[in-house]
Amino acid sequence: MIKFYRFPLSGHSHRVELMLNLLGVAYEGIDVDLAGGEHKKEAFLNINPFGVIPAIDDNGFVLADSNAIILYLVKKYGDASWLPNDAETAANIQRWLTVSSSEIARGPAAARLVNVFGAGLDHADALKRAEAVLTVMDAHLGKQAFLAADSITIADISAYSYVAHAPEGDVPLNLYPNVQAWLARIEAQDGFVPMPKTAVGLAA
Ligand SMILES: N[C@@H](CCC(=O)N[C@@H](CS)C(=O)NCC(=O)O)C(=O)O
Repeated sequence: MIKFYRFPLSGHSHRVELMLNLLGVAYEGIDVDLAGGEHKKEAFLNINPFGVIPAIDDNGFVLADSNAIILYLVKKYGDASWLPNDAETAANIQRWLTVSSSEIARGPAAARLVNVFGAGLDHADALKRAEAVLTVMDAHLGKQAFLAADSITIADISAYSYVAHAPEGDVPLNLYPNVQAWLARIEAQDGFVPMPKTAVGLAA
């Protein structure tokens, strides 16, 4: 069975947990004690030398990085609809995986890190970046049901968690109705599992 090293309030972990559940793949969740620094100790560094969660161990195949993990999971356990192979869709998926690791990470995810974990980041800057990326996403999702294609792909799973939890960073989602409709389309998928909400920020 897949061993899944995670932290319950991490959006990077949640995108992996969501993918595992949407695919119906069995796994053993192993909570890593980030507050206690477990991720920087030798046992975990042997799993991911970068010392961050999430990571998986699938029968001896050890892999870190949330986007790499969801790509692996659909290739190994999913059907081709999660990662279509044609040049345009594959490139669009990569484009949105990058948005997830850059604009979304530095925008809504960073704003939430400040509120939920007291991270020493610039909250005002994160709010500005969140507004910029959500404005682009809202316009895009007004024309297309999902980020990279007309049907759901790993790009949507990668972007979902930190956008859905943006209100915890004081980022309002009601200004972005197409983004809200997209979140609801993901939440309606069979097997969807939410990330636990924290009591900080705006009412979602
Ligand atoms: N590129 C990595 C980023 C993962 C990441 O930033 N993990 C955070 C939790 S959300 C972490 O482990 N932080 C602990 C630390 O940086 O010390 C991924 O996509 O998996």
